[in-house]
This record gives sequence, structure tokens and C-alpha cells, in this order.
Amino acid sequence: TLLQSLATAPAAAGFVAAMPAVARAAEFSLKYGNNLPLNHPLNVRAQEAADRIAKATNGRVEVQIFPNNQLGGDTDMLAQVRSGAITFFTPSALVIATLVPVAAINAVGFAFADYDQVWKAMDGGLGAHVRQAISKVGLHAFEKMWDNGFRQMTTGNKPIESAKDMDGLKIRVPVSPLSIAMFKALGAAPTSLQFSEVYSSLQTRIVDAQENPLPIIQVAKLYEVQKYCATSNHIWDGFWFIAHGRTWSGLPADLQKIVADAINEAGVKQREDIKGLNATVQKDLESKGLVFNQPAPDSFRAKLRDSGFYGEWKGRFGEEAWGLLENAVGKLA
Ligand code: X2X
Repeated sequence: TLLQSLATAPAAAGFVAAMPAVARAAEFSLKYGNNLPLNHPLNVRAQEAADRIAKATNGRVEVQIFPNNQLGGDTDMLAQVRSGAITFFTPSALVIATLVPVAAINAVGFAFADYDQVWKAMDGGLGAHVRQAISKVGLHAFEKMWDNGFRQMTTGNKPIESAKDMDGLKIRVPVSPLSIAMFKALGAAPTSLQFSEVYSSLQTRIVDAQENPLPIIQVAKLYEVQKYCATSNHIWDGFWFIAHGRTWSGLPADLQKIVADAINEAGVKQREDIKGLNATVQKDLESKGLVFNQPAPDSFRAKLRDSGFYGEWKGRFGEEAWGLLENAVGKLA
């Protein structure tokens, strides 16, 4: 680069010394990868946090954001944050559960009724339990989870009005054992695909359906390749903001505090953004041609109960985690 060649040319040394401070390389340059388009609130608020961090550390810490699967799919980024190739990643709870199984507990079907229950659990005992489990695999999870949202089902071939419409439905789910088990219990034929493959797999009819919160259906333009949307609210999903453990613990304490405060506070604002979008996005998607219906949860819940889904996952998550979830939402199984 120009700077490097100037720096190695002795005659230019005086000029380099006079360069403004902003041109100096950061002492800690930290990469952050995620799977969402740039205009999703997760990326908007993460950029705000990165700007705040640069300013508050006088440029000592730089956070470079790689959105929209630029670094590969979730499975790739999870490997990168484990090795330290990237410092930060925001996997959905569904996805980090491939590594930390208990992390999927917030995604148990039809567990949360509303956001009051969600944040009480995730900012309280249940979230602390999951963060502790994440720390055991060499990753640091920041206190405030970010919102993905309540997941809704979209289809290209027929509307979903009750659980019997799930029979044989070819639906894409994230790389998540819990999602696969839940959709099988509902009678569907689920396939795990990286988010980066969702649009094209719907377009080419490899699958007929997918499920995601409305803000994602909007920013990823899934309405272009889907016809119906059932607001089933079947899973509440959030993103853990995680860091490579050794890179994180190697940061000086004063810098750690600046970074953690910026990320946690951006996360709380991002929750408000999603809540606002949940209230307005449906109208926009309708104007783009998506046909909505709101199925009652009863038939889905009954099928999950009768197939033994709740009993099995209670056993997998363990009494302690299940008890923390039920503290927030009431008795499940
Ligand atoms: O892959 C998905 O469906 C997404 C974007 O919701 C997750 O990150 C789990």
C-alpha cells in the first residue's frame, strides 16, 4: 500500500510521522462475521457499536464487520470464531446449539407467549445458564442477547392453517438438531440448509417452505419466492453475540469494558428495532404479495405433545435448564 511504501522509504519518514492519528493501524483489529444483510437492524446496530468503540478507544480497537455470509455460512463462521480466525460472531441460539446443546432451549416449540417472558428469561437465570455453558467451549457470550424474533412459516405451494397441513411439507430449517426434531414431530420433511442457500433453494423448489421472523423475510426478499405466510410464532429465536475466548481475555480490562458496554447497549436497542418492525412489516410484505393467515397454536402444540417432543427435549436439556425455562413460561410437559 501507499502507506507501507512511504514508511519504508527513508526520505519520507518525516512525512509519515506527521500523518494524522486516524491513519495509524489499530492496536486490536477484530473481525466480526454474521449471516444477515446489511440493512437488518443487527448490522445497523453493530456498526453503531463499532463506531462507538473506535471513538472511545481513540482508534486502539477497530471492529471490522463482515455481513451477509461474506465469510461463509454459519457452520464456517462458528469454526472461525472457535479457532480465533474471527473474534466475533452472532449465531442464532439454534445454530450455536450444534456446539452447546443447551443453547437451543429458548427455541422449544411454542414456549414463549411474548417478549416480556423472553427477556425475563434470557436476561435472567436461563440466559446465565446458557452463557455459562458457552464459556465451557472457549467462547465468551456477552450478557445481552440480540433479537432474531418469533419465527413464522412461509410456503410456496399452499397455506398452513393447522398442524395437519405440515404433513410431508418440504421445509428448510437452520443447521439445528432441535428444528429438525420439531418439524419431524409435526409431520413435515425438514432439511437443514445454511441461510445463504435459502433464497435459491426456494426459487429452484428444492424446498417448498422455510421459517424465519418477518424482518428476515423482508430483508432477504423471501417474498419474491414464497406465496403464503402463517404467523405461527412457533419458535422464539435470538442471536448470542460471542467472542473467541482467548482473544477476548487478552484485551486489557479498560478496553474490554468499552467493547462490552457498546455491544450490550447496541443489543438492547436492536431488540427495540425488531419489536417495532414486528408491528409494521406484515403490511409491507402483504403489499408485496405475501398472503397471511394466523393459525391457532393448539393443533401444533397437541401434535408436539402427543409425539413426545416435549418429554424428549426436557430429558436432553436436563431438569435444571428445563426448570429455568418453566419459571419464565409456565409448565410445558
Ligand atoms: O438461518 C436462519 O434461518 C436465521 C437467519 O434465522 C438464523 O440465523 C438461524
